[in-house]
Amino acid sequence: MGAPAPSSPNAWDPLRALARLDPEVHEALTEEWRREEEGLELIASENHVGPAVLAATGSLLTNKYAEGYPGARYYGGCGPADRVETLARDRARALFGGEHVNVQPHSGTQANMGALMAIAEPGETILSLDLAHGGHLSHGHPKNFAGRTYKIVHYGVSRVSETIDMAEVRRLAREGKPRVILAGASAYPRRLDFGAFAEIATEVGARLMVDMAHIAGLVAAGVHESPVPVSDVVTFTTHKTLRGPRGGAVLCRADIGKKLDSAVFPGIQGGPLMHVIAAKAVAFLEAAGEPFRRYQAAVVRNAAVLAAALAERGHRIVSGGTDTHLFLLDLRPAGMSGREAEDALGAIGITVNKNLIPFDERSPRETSGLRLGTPALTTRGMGEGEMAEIAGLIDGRLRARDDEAVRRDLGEKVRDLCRRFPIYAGYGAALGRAGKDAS
Ligand code: DSN
Repeated sequence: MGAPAPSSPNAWDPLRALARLDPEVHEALTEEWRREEEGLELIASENHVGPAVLAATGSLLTNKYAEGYPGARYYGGCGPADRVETLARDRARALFGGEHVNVQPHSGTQANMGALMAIAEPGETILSLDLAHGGHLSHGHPKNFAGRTYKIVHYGVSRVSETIDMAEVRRLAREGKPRVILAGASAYPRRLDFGAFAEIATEVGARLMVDMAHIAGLVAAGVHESPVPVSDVVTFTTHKTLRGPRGGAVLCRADIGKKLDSAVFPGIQGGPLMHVIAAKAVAFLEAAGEPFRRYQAAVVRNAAVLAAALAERGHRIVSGGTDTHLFLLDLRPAGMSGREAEDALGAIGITVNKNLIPFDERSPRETSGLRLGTPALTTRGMGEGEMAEIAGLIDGRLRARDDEAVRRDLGEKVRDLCRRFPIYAGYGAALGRAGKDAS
């Protein structure tokens, strides 16, 4: 007799069901498992979620339409959906503070779009960090909704310190009288002075919006100052340092809450992803615990150690170091582009992303820099010793990009290191069993 059908009351084996129905997707998933398991993930915006987050994300709440908000839905049968969304909202507020929260945005860009629609009218001025200096597309790139809807003025970093020039922010704010001052970045390694941003916003009568997507985990753990007490609106994603499912959320003052909710739904979204919202609730719960606080402290320590170890080997770190989970490597002294370095490191199982550095003369597709982050490495248990080892691997590869023997040797060393820090051993075994059973 064959194995019971996956949907029988006695057997629940979704991976086997997947392998049987769709061997190609099963194979791609197995490849991704191997890539994460056997490679070093240094993309600063990525992480490896825990099994509870994964279980909620892959749950049957994906079946449910729940347009509206808890207690006011447009569909029947929303009891469990109301329950998870209320849990997510309560936990987000408990974790970060904030008078009102919306956990429905499907992504960080959707969160920013909803937030901006709630606090600014089309045509009004937004003052935000230049993408080329570490900002984000949704903070006003001409091809993004923000750049097309609002008048965008950018501040940047100082050429000398490579840190945000608050005097320039103040000058531009006084000159441009923006409706919104937007603080937050996707490639900025230093602490953001939210108090100073708030002071400037108050002085010029602007609203302060903070996009804390990258540092949400650090903020939750208290290892970076929180923007919530001094901001009108705070947006974030749940999948970066926060280590939850892929998605966004917005916190705001109570008086903005109604406008925000209607901007998100029905303004820009339809049915919320209830399985993802359930996973957000799980992630907020995890983030409230002491192990998570220790994890975030280790993420920041690891980034500082990795940056210092690369600097010791002669590499230039933008702004001289980092206060957060990420830093930028300036490759100009090494005589290569970010694209070349990304490819070279990828070939030994180290995943990074090319990134513009301030005042970069190369294009965004080429770049003169790399962005490196430690959230994922730290999740798998790596510490300061491993950071020194990884600096050696990166340095060795960048110095001998054309040497095939070095590539093979370093690739083997990366795999050896990864084997000492398994992430999803059980998941990999289950994928393997499912594949075998199905073939
Ligand atoms: N794409 C994200 C990052 O890598 O920082 C931001 O949205």
